Amino acid sequence: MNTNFGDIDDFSATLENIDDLDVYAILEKMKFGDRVERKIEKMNNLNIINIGKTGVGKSTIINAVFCRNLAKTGIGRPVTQHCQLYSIPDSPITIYDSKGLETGRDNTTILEEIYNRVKTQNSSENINDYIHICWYCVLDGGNRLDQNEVETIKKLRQIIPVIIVITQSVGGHRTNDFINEIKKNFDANFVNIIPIMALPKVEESDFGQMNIKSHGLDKLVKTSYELLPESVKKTFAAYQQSSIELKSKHAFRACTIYSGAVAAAAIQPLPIADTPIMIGIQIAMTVNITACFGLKPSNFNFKTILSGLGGPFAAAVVGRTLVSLLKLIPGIGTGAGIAINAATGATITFAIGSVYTKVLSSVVKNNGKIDEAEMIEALNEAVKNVDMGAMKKEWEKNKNSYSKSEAEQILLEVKKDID
Ligand SMILES: Nc1nc2c(ncn2[C@@H]2O[C@H](COP(=O)(O)OP(=O)(O)OP(=O)(O)O)[C@@H](O)[C@H]2O)c(=O)[nH]1
Ligand SMILES: [Mg+2]
Repeated sequence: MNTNFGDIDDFSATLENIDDLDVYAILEKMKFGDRVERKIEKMNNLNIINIGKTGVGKSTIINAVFCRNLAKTGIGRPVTQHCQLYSIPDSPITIYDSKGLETGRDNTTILEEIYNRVKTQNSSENINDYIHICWYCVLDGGNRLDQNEVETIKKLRQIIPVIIVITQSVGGHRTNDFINEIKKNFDANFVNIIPIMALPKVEESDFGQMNIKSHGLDKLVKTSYELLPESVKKTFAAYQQSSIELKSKHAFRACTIYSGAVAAAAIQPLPIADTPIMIGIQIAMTVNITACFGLKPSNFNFKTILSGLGGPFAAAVVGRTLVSLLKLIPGIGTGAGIAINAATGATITFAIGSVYTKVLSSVVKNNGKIDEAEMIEALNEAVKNVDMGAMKKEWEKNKNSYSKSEAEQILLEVKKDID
């Protein structure tokens, strides 16, 4: 397959026929909501094990990272006597939560049981059993890490990445001393010790109250992301709620690859008109971006997105949105004879993806809730500030950063879907 992106005017659509294009058949064939659902279902499962003594703040951390209130509501299912399991609702994430580790007791048997659980699951043939990372929670200023905990962490590290999370951390020299004390148990390379305060806290002292802001969650999330295997990074980015940047990173990758698929479509001698394929790819792209944000919208679809991008009348003639975006690309000229070549098609697609990503970034800041009218308004606002010249440059800069075979795979799938 020829993957040289030239400036060949191979797209058969012109401004005239794109305007009249009946994209409803494509919208019908590629149902946005169902697709998002399927995309989410296909995301790789991620399993996290959260170990720590009773009351240190394990559940509070999970709730803060995923912005849910699940661990306290008692929906955990026992896996073994000392390990229970929670699912993050509407996501492929499962939390294994330790149970029964107590201060001042000999926890050796329980720790052994938990370690064996990880070992067994990680040698299972079923990839869904695999536990990807351990957050080992220790209360700041509480008791030191017991020797059997140190041994457990050392053994776990042979199998999975481990982060020692210092919970309810007040910071300052006391925390630093505590961390240094813990570090002595490990080799110098072990730096994954992260102090956090998952929720703000008021501490009473003899001299009055001390307000401690929440902190450290972002570092926990970013470090975990770095340590997780490639296969589950996207899942983690989509459902954690501390770093919008991580979600956008995956969404941006989708913008680039799907725009690449449009460019690939434009250089192939296709028996059918290419513009429906471009729109099909754009639908698939927005589906993918939605999944990157862990959103499952029930109240808007691709038509909403195009309406938002093209103004209030775009829903009636969807092609008009593409035309209005097209006209903004410098050097494209005006008039009815303009054909969409590889670079132009990719630029429009890239712009649609980028604007949508930007809007979803603010949606997740607002609890992930948005209705159709608000979505249209947000896109309308975002598209006003789009510099298509800059988009073109950005696409040009990134077009070699993805694998060509991935773009071609997308193209093939979309062709199959709309045929
Ligand atoms: N303000 C504040 N309170 C916290 C924090 N972490 C834990 N707590 C409080 O400490 C108590 C215990 O927290 P949990 O998260 O339930 O602890 P856990 O480790 O899950 O406890 P078990 O499930 O019983 O083993 C609760 O009252 C929490 O509100 C925090 O970061 N900030
Ligand atoms: Mg708990």
